Amino acid sequence: MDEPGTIYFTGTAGAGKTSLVTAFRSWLTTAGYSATVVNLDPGSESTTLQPDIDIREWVRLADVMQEYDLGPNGAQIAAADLVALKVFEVKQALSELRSDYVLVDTPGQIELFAFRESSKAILEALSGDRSLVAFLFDPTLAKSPSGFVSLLMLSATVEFRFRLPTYNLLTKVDLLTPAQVEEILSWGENPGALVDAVERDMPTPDAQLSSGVFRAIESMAPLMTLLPTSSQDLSGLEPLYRHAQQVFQGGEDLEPSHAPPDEG
Ligand SMILES: Nc1nc2c(ncn2[C@@H]2O[C@H](COP(=O)(O)OP(=O)(O)O)[C@@H](O)[C@H]2O)c(=O)[nH]1
Ligand SMILES: [Mg+2]
Repeated sequence: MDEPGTIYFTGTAGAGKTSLVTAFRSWLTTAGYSATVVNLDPGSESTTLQPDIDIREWVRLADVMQEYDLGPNGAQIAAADLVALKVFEVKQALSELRSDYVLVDTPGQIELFAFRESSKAILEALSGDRSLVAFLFDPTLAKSPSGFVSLLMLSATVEFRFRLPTYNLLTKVDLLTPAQVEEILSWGENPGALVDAVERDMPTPDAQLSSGVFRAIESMAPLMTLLPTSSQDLSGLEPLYRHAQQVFQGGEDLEPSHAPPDEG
C-alpha cells in the first residue's frame, strides 16, 4: 500500500478549515477512500469535527493556561511548542491507522502555524513525499483586491516556509454571488486584472506602492490559481481530490478500483 496522501488545511482564523476537513472527509469516504482526520489545534472547540487523532489528547489549551498560569495568547504559543513534542505520538497513531488520505486540521491562528519553528518540525515529521498544503482564502478578505493580495502573500509565505506544494482554495463560495466569484477568480487568472482592481481600490493613487505591488503580483502569478469550494453546498470537493491526486501521483491516472464515480 502506498504511503497515504497528506493534506494540511491552513488559513486565517474562521476561513473554514475545520468545516472543509469535515466535508472533504465525508466526500472521500463516499467515494470509497479511507481518510484519517488529525486535529493539530490544541484550542479547538469544534464539536462537529470528530478527529481520529486529536492533539488535545496530549495538549489542551485550557490545561496549558492553568498549568503555566498563562493568558490565552501566551498559552497558544506555549501549546504550539508542546504540540511539537507530541509529534511522534501522532506519527505512531497514524501508522496504526493506515489510510488512503490524512487530513490535518491546523491551529486556528495561522501565525502560530506559519511562523513557529515547532510547526516546521511537525510538518517535517509527518510529511512524506505525498503531501500538500491547502491554503484557504476567506471570502470576507478575498473579495477586496487588497485582501486578496494580502492572502496571496500569506499563502506564498506558507509555501516558502514549508516547501510543500501549496494549493489555494476560495472557501464559502455559497456566500458569494456568481459575479463575485467570477471577479475573484479573474484576479487569480490574470495578474493585470488584479493590479487594475488594486489601483481602482486605492483611495489616493500611490505610484511607488502601485509599481511595487504590480511587480510582486506579477512574480506571484504562478501561485495564483484558486479553486472555489464550499463546505455548505460541497462544491469544489471533487476538483480538490483530483488536484491532490495529481500532486501525489505525479499526474498518473487513478487505479480503476479506486476511481470515484464520475459525477458527469
Ligand atoms: N456558508 C458557509 N459557511 C461556512 C463554510 N465553511 C465554514 N463556514 C462557517 O464559517 C465559520 C468558521 O468555520 P470553521 O470551519 O470553524 O473555520 P476555521 O476557524 O478555519 O476552522 C463557521 O461559522 C462555519 O459554519 C461554507 O462553506 N459556507
Ligand atoms: Mg478550526
